[in-house]
Amino acid sequence: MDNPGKFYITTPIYYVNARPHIGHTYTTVVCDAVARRQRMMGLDTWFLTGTDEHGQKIERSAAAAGCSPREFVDKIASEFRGLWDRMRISYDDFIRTTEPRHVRGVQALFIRLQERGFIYKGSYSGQYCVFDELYVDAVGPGSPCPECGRPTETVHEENYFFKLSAMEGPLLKYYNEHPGFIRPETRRNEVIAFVRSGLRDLSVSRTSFKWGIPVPNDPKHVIYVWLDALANYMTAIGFGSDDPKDQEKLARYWPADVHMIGKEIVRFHCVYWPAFLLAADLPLPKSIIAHGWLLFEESKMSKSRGNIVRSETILDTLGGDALRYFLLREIVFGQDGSFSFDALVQRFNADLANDLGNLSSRTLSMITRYFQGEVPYPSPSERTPADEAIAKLAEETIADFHAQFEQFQFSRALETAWALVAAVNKYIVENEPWAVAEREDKDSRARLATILYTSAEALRIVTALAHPIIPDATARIWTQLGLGNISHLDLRALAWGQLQPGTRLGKVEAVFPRADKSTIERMQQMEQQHSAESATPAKPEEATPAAGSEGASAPPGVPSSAPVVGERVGTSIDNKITIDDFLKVELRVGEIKVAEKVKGADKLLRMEVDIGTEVRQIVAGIAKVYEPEKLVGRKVVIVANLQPRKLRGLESNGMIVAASFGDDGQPVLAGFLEDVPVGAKLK
Ligand code: ME8
Repeated sequence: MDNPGKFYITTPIYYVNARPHIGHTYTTVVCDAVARRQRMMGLDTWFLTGTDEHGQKIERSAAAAGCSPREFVDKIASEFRGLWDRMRISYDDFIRTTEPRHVRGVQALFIRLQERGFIYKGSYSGQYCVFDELYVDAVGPGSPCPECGRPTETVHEENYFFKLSAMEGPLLKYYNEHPGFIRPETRRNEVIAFVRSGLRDLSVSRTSFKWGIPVPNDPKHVIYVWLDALANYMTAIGFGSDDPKDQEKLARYWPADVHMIGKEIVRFHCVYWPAFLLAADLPLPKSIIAHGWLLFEESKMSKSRGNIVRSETILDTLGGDALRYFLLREIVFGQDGSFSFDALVQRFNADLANDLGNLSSRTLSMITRYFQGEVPYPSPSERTPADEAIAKLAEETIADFHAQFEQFQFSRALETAWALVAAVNKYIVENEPWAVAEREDKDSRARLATILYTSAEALRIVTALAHPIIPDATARIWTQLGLGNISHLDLRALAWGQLQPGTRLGKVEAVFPRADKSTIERMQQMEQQHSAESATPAKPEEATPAAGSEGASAPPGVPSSAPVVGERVGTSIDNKITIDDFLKVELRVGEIKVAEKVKGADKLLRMEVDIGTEVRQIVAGIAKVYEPEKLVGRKVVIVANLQPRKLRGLESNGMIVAASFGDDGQPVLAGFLEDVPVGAKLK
């Protein structure tokens, strides 16, 4: 039976084929804020995160990096863990799918499903997307994956199958009876429509690679990565172990209260995972909450798109609280939201350095100056409607903040809390405590005490509410308020008037550093420098994930990038070009609309290419390798600012980028693994 006093929350376990970026940080910070608050609300909280380390994608990334899968996963997993430790993420456990406790648990789940008749042996022949680790309905080798557009691979395998088709009815019934199971509503509707459209049995083993968990009693097969990965939520708390301590833990925390995920992995969590659990007769998690994507430069931030921002850059400049506050305040939870360094610094300056920072420093320094660092006694006789209004607003803020946070409306909750900050700052300006302090009569002294008590009490309340989101700064303000260790605070009891007059303040210091334009430039330079360094090919012994990135794990023959052929763009003495030189070349995504052979020239094709702003005629020597009809609709990379030239009397207005290899310079067109809009710039 579920234990109502507990709260178990999980992040996805992140793939170790790429280093962490602020997209991963987003989910982790959301879960951390929720977990911290639940602890402060007195719940027995368990917060799990970890890494997903098996599968062909990772096997290939390791091979590309020239090291063993084990070495590879150890390195990247430790980077994830190191980052969370540096950010003081309050996870209770970090699961790695290569750990024995997980392997044992996954095998136990597999056996349980087999014993209950939900797994059978069959054979599969069809297309597989290595990137998504997904069998797809696509025809023929190389045809694109309907999920991500990358070319699929043909597999013919004897496999174990899970009877997903049998779970259609039970799943629909479950969704119907548990309306809060999938959130938000839009995702729930998508999932229901997907299941209603019919489910086919799911292949849950592979024989074509080795880097995975062997099927019990049939080690030629490894268990499908998603069955392996999803099980982490239970294996981490003891599923599959005979140890009574593990069994107790499992009973204490399972079912999970929240699986927090990004919206791209909804199907795995909301269809496959509950189907496995229903089939195994195990309790289902209480809710799966899918958030939107963090966008950077207008598309989803991801390693394969090459548009990532690392958390470390922000930690090194503005600190962890700045990043946490930005992510929760700026992004409307559930929707996609954009990251930019400008917006980060603007938010930081406005809300943290100015609003909260000012409230804290002026309130605490005036108490230090006028009351020798002791919280003054508010005088009942000197209470005005302005003081009452702040007290009332603070009480309302507590109630609204809780309600909004519980609905995962983090940005609204913070907006609510910061409305109190703004009101108190205005109250201070209007009540001019510095002017009241000039007057030496008794009433003025009592009035000054009331103003500063009111300000300090409101500061205490905002600090308590904001603690799960900006733990460092709030812990420091708490100490400056003379209240000791903030993590001992019981948030359920938070109410106006609990600040004890006479409390001795701690040492008053500024909590947030100031940021300006140079901070933005510094962060941008740090990111540029880092991407330049990780673009340098790694030696096997110093394998970097750049070498093992999603791009590098593309199937053979699929170009993820290619050099511009034949164009020299200015060199320096050491034969290197500057970034400015490079930026002179205008590279754009184009889509081939028309392609035909050029009469009398067996190497040339004439094409009409849409580059977003116009359709260009381009003539290229690729006819030996590419059939014109197969090129129509293909996205290519165009050098858009090349001077026009004539080839066989036809004007060529730009150049198509291709790799060129072999003695005869065989061309291979550069392309993209993801869908990109026509006209997008490359840089
Ligand atoms: O999918 N915006 O791992 P993964 C918001 N191993 N969130 C983002 C993001 C972005 N731009 N980029 C990443 C996997 N995330 C599987 C999960 S779970 C049993 C297995 C976050 O490394 C978001 O939570 O690709 C997303 O769902 C997750 O990272 C994907 O991480």
